[in-house]
Amino acid sequence: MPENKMFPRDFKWGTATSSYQIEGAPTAGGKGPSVWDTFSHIEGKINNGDTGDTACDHYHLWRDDIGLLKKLGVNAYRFSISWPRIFPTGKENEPNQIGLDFYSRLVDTLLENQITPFITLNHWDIPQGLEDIGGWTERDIVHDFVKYSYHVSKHLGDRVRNWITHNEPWCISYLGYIEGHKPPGLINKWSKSLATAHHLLLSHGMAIPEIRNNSKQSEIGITLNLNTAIPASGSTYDEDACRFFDGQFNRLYLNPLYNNEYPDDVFEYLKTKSLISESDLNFIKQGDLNIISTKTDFLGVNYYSRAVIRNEEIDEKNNLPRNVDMGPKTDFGWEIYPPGIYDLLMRLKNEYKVQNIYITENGCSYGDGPNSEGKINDKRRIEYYLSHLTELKRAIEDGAPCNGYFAWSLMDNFEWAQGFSQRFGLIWVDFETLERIPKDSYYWYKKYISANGLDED
Ligand code: GCO
Repeated sequence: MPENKMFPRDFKWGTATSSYQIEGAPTAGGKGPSVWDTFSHIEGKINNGDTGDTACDHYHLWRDDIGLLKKLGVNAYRFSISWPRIFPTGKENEPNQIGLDFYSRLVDTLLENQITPFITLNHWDIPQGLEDIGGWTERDIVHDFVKYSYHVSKHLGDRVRNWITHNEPWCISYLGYIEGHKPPGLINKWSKSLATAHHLLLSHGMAIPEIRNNSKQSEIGITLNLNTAIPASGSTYDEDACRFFDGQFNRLYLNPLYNNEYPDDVFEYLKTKSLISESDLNFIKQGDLNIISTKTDFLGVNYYSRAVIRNEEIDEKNNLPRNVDMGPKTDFGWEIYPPGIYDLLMRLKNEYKVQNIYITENGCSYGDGPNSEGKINDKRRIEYYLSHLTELKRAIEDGAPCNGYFAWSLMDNFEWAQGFSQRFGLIWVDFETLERIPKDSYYWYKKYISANGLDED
């Protein structure tokens, strides 16, 4: 078998999920409310009034789900821990043993099945008790996160070797404080948004030594959602807008983590637009950047699509016409652009010298459901995965240091503000009966990973 047509030996093949999206059982075992429990119950926030109260009921059906992972043949599984299962309000001194035990059983059963657990500590569902006192906008939360990381890694660190501190800080900071689609649902609060990003990054850096101490020989990283951005036309308006987009989306996180600096042009742009003042940046204290840029063992990358940026400040008629050919879209309306994963990985390698990358999420939403024979023919999902994996393979051949890939997602789940209307799973979930039915893409992925990505032709 030609070696170069496969993925590297020891490549991690997995799927990913997150606690609020699949677990349900919001009060079981002494769990406190998370910001998502609160937000999803506010009228008008979630499509169709859906909530994660039951979701996939993974809290009770987790053994079946591990069985499905086993049958799929993955050697890794990325899941997140619900912080308020461990610290119901965030402020307790001691962790909730019942919460720790739940994840401990999950970890043991994964390991019995030769599946390596990748744990995300914060996939957004922080204790509401912490949100009530300012959440990520307040520096105090950094210590709460470090305490939480300490206890989880102390309890699971003898068996878990792969740790992700945060998932997609941009979503928390931007969607929570600028667009308002995610908790706490605020709009255009730039100084809070930046403080949130900073405290997330700072807590990441501060948690690293705690986790490392509790979990010897572990790999610790952070997951960012990144993409390649291009201007919709060659107009200077679109080019400037694209530079700002790349700044606030990609560089605001990559530069402090890898270059020990914030991208000044992002702050300057916001000042010029009077969206922040100099004193709004006082949350950055001396020494913080050194902590944020603490060396990590890997970068987790979530890639879904590219961004084609059109300036919104001038009228369409005064701008140059768009000159980018757009690809087809998924049912979510996201453009399918497989070369973006290649471009992104090459940028991370060349510009940021990242040495170890896991694709911690990649996938697509399509609504295909069971046909009259109960089979789910989700051909478009298979095409999406194959085209992205082919580009990923090309990036690896060109030297991108990628060592694993996690399909988003194992099963259909609560897709945040979209509720259950967007289905990303390899497995269909009937949200009435909770029945799980593997889709055609599940069987395709199983075959693909068992051949370690060997091309069929
Ligand atoms: C995110 C999260 C996932 C999503 C997925 C599809 O990127 O928003 O990490 O929880 O469900 O990305 O939107």
